[in-house]
Amino acid sequence: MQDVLAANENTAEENAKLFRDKRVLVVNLMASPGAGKTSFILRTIAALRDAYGIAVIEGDLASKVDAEKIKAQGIPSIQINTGGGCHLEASMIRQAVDYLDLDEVDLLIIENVGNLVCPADFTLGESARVLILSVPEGDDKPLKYPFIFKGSDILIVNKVDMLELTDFDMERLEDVVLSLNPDVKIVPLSCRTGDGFDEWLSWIKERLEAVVRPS
Ligand SMILES: Nc1nc2c(ncn2[C@@H]2O[C@H](COP(=O)(O)OP(=O)(O)OP(=O)(O)O)[C@@H](O)[C@H]2O)c(=O)[nH]1
Ligand SMILES: [Mg+2]
Ligand SMILES: [Zn+2]
Repeated sequence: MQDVLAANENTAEENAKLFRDKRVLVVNLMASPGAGKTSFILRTIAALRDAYGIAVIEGDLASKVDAEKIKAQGIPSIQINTGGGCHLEASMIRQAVDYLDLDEVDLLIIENVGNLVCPADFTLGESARVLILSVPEGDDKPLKYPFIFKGSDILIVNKVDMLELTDFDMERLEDVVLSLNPDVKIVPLSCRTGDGFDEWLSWIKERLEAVVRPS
């Protein structure tokens, strides 16, 4: 396992160098199945597509469903099928980027396989690790899956439109997450209503500007 992780780190470092050279900001988007990753990507595309070149890599065990949703918006999208594998690896990203024209891309979003466990161990060469937790999953998930919460740069708490239907306690969640990862930014929002989305957009735009137009 250590050898596998070390080999992955090497390839991830090569990917990161390629992305730096091409001035591409790369988001590794992680979450459980159904937390709202694709919905989040679609809303992000709608908000940023006039200002930035965007491309998406979709990771799933099977099907092209998510890549087709992105392509329907006229955004380049590559589907990786892991054939049962429960996470993406750096070598898969290395192969997928051959199908993209990175000179036209400012923001590359990678939708990882729905899983809160091993995506935490396999870096891909990303600039930012974005984790989504959705309200119906419950506020105790950071206690059970601490590693992925520790390793993320920003936590999106999606589906806040469902708060009244659940016993999800936002303060309890924030306390646990910040005790695991004091530097993480927490952004509650709804991909359905758009509430809270502007805070995510300013976070990502600040990082995009630093890559696309460095001072
Ligand atoms: N109420 C509500 N539903 C949402 C929200 N965001 C996403 N959904 C719904 O949640 C379901 C799953 O959303 P997806 O965007 O497909 O989630 P995903 O994480 O990409 O799912 P997988 O790729 O299958 O792991 C869909 O029915 C969405 O419409 C939200 O903010 N509020
Ligand atoms: Mg999806
Ligand atoms: Zn896995």
